[in-house]
Amino acid sequence: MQLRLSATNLPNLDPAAPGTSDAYAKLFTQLGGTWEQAGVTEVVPDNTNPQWQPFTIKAASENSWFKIEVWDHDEGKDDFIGNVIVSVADFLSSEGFKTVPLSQQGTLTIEKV
Ligand SMILES: [Ca+2]
Ligand SMILES: [Ca+2]
Repeated sequence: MQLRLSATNLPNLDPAAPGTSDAYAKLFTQLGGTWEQAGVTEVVPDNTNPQWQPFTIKAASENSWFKIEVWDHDEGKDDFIGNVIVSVADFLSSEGFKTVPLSQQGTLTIEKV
């Protein structure tokens, strides 16, 4: 399955720098109670409305869940921007297109392509 992630209205976690957050996302799937990382996007520099390149994951069971974490890439320790958990069944029943609020600020869109 190929997925494309995008986000809007992310917070600026580089307030001291001339730009803004450098966001990337990690996607995990849950299998048997354990979260496994299934994909990671590239970093989109200085953009609080990033659209990432699609990536491929193994077909996810309808009984499982996606967890997406969004991070701001820094030279030292990356800053956590937010996360969200989406039911795979819910995602597939909405025709593989879902926009959800992130835990702190902004929205995340997950799209099957
Ligand atoms: Ca930062
Ligand atoms: Ca930056």
